[in-house]
Amino acid sequence: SCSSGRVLSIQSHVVSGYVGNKAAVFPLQLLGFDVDPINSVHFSNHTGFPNGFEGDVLQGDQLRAIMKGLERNDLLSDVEHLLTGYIGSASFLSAVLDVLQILRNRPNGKRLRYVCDPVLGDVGSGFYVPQELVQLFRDKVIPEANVVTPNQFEAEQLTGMTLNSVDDVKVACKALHDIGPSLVVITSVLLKDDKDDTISVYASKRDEEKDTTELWCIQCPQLPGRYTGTGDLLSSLLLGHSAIENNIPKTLEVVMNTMSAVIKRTLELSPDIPLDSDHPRELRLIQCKAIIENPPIELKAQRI
Ligand code: PLP
Ligand code: PXL
Repeated sequence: SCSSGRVLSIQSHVVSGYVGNKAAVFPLQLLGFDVDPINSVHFSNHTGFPNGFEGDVLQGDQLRAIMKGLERNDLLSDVEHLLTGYIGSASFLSAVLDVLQILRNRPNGKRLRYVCDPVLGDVGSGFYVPQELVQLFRDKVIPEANVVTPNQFEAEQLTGMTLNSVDDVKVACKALHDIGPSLVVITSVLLKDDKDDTISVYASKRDEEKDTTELWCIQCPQLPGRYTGTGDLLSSLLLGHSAIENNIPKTLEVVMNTMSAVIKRTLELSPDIPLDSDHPRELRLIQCKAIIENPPIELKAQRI
């Protein structure tokens, strides 16, 4: 399919491996998007390695300087999408708010679609950013977003709720819509009564004009092993596919079937890492080029 519009993607860069922009840029390019990556960090590898990592963190003022250069040379006029992921500090998140303001204040700036992955932490590990980011995301950043992609932990932190049932998911989606975004996708949900070999992803779309909301769910078999970059891949695919076609169940299906097939292929291609290793597998994105371009549709979304 032919999509258009440039994506400004503010995420991590790692020299080795596939998280942040390394997980987001290639898939978006395969889907037909021009991508302008801003690297919020420049690290040797992701932060989960047993021997640590080396590299630099971009400061808020350096992000503002990059934007100044882009503005001065009129390089922002065809940016139609903003994608943000892991942001490690309140000061950098404040600079991202300045980026948003610059993009929104352009002549066609109201049309910008902002896909915000509000990275805070995970159910297993708790917070991996300073806790003060919760308030900043809730009060300043998410109100500006068109699409938000929290995982279960992040949805719970942002709404102050615990998600135990599908009704709780509905209430949380409503609370997140009320903050701003018309599309809310809660990734990797495991509710009390769910089978623990399945993760669910929920997509809730609010139509402001008709004052209606539709909620869809897709259930994905939980594959063995641990992976990094999955959240970053998911938000990039969601940005791409939701821009290509305005159809929630189809978007959810194509995104989650891509995720599932990429993880399956990654597992097949790295058989020597023990399944119970703490050390997560890097997604084999390059080897998954054909999957990303044409994913097999096996998992189906259901309306709830
Ligand atoms: N399986 C599928 C189909 C997924 O989409 C994901 C993550 O999005 C995973 C497994 C990985 O789950 P986790 O983030 O719990 O490692
Ligand atoms: O996938 C999230 C992520 C982003 N950026 C950096 C990371 C990770 C996960 O480990 O280390 C630098």
